[in-house]
Amino acid sequence: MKLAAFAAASLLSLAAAAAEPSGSAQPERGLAAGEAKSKGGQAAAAAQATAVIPVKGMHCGGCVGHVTEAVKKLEGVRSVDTDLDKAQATVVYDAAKVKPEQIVAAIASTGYEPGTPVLKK
Ligand SMILES: [Cu+2]
Repeated sequence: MKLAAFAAASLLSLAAAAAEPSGSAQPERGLAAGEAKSKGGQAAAAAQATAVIPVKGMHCGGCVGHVTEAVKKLEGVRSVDTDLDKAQATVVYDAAKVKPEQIVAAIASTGYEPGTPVLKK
């Protein structure tokens, strides 16, 4: 009984540590990221980038859906906001996993016309 409770408590604290990798429970991991970025704990966010890509040829919600789905399939893409009125797709992605050129290619593969990506900071 006591052992089981102890094991459960250990699992809980392990889960808590895993949920917060930037926390003090994992100083070794936080250190490397902190050295690289000089503001520790944001290693995951460090590679995040946003690109706004003009898309010509969309004329309805179906078009928006095609573009959005094609971009979402790419590994490393975190979110896609395709705007019909502005004729552009705003893509948040992991720059370590996917390049803007690949996003452009995915849009082109749907039959619409992607323009030059504008990177946001
Ligand atoms: Cu359409």
